[in-house]
Amino acid sequence: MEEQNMMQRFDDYVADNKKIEPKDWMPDAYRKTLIRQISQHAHSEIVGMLPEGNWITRAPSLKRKAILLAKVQDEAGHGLYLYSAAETLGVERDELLEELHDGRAKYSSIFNYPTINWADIGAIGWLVDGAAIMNQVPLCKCSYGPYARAMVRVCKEESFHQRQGFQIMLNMAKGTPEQKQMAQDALNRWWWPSLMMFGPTDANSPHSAQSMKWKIKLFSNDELRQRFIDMTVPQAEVLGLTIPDPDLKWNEERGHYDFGEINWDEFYNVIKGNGPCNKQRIETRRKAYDNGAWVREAAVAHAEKRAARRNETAAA
Ligand code: FAQ
Repeated sequence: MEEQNMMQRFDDYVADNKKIEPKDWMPDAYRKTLIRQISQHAHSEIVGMLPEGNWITRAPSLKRKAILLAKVQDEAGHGLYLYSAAETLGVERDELLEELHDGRAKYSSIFNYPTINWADIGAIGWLVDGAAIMNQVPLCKCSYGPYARAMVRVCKEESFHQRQGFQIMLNMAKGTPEQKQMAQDALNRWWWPSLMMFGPTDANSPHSAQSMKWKIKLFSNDELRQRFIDMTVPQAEVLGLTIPDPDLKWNEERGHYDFGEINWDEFYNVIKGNGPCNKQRIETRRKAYDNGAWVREAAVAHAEKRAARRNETAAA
């Protein structure tokens, strides 16, 4: 009975658009869903550094190198806020990383595709950060306080990322015919995987109904995907590039673009670990974690030394 009352009060609280904070009572399943989503999100940010990191040493100018370096650092920062938000729910960052490294945890499907030329960096900023913003702006109003607050700064930074990506695409699309062709080729390769970022169709999304009830998700996967398409098509027109979907067409009656069938076999194959770069991404992450062990050990030793010194001073 007591549990039922707590549950009812929790549901009313969420329905009232109030924020749940770490020390508040929450249903176990709410906590678990948040840990799952926030940690997958954190993993996506740090794995997402890898495809772009590939181009830091090969950026076409010093200015572009500095911008890309700053962007990739921002993604690391997003990972840190998100791991911290997950830790407020009673998990340890090390546990979460272990799950990532041994393949138990998911991260966004999009980061399992290769970045084979500079235009891919433009396409990632324009499309991938564009999709990330579409999905994450509503999260600034989600029901869990630490997650919602972390999203505010993340979204501001993502919007800078999106603009720098669009700028790269614009420069290339207005450049030589070869550069325009590179931009078109990048759009051809990143378009469909970007649509997959929003997750399975609503009918095939096992978590959506409950997450929407709890206001962890405020819009459904299909709603956000449609908004992204509606926003991006006019941008492609400005670039003078063609979206690789022969079924893409404005539907006056719906007030939205109709679009072609997404290859869901490809999506499920990628999230099962069989995308073009899954193995390489995890291997690189594991290596980075192992190589960073001495930094973590040194930080702990330093903290212990400072604490001991503080205790000595307090005792004197
Ligand atoms: N990839 O029932 P649903 C970024 C999984 S950050 C992989 O619909 P849910 C920044 C899902 O986890 C990008 N797995 O699940 C950046 C679940 O698996 P599970 C990441 C996916 O959670 C830019 C199963 O399928 N953003 O890009 C994907 O209600 C540039 C069933 O799906 C976030 O994480 C996918 N695309 O909705 C960084 C935002 N989609 O756990 C660097 C927060 C679904 O049962 C460079 N997350 N799955 O084994 C969300 O909004 C949600 O978690 C969704 C999925 C919408 C991603």
